[in-house]
Amino acid sequence: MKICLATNNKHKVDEIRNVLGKNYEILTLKEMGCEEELPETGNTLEANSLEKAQYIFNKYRLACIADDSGLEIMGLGLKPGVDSAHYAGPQRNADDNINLVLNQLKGINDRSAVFKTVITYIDSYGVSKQFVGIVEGNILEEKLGNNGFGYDPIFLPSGFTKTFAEMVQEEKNSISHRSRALVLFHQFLSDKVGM
Ligand code: ITT
Repeated sequence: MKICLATNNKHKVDEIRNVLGKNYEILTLKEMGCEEELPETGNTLEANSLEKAQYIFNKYRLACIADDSGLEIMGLGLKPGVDSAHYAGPQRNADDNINLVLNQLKGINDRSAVFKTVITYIDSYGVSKQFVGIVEGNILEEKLGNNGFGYDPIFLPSGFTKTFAEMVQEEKNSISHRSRALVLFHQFLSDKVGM
């Protein structure tokens, strides 16, 4: 099945391709010649995920999925959440975002957090559906590892001794928020069209 990925984040593209595998012919926005920033005007991951998927579906009329994700830290009142990409400012820099989080967590005992992904699927048969994946963990006091992206170096998933950034992609994908949402999405399509 041919499906368009409504994201400009190449790390997401890699992870999503790796999880969905050969069941899907994945088209990236770059491959489709779409260079635009996607609109994200909502206050929730659900709203932004839907907005990105609708925007690309309306433009190309191809089945598509969008991913909106964020890190929710309990001791920071669930921040950065929907603001994860630009938490420290419009430069959208991962190191700046991590440093801000680590500074804000100084003196706070509860460092528990969840990564959450909302995948929205839209197709030309009128289907519009969302799939949510969550992984629990804790925020470390310093960065560990060089793999992955975003907040991966400070996120230690519960029950593991390595951060997401110390894991190879297959390990991260076996437990991540994104892969959990994608498994639900794949299951839905399998039940629906027998993929
Ligand atoms: P698109 O909107 O084009 O998909 P984006 O990077 O702006 O790309 P989001 O709006 O969903 O994506 O922002 C999510 C941010 O949350 C992302 O930039 C990272 O900082 C963080 N994030 C999301 N998933 C993550 C993951 O698996 N590991 C580490 N950080 C992640």
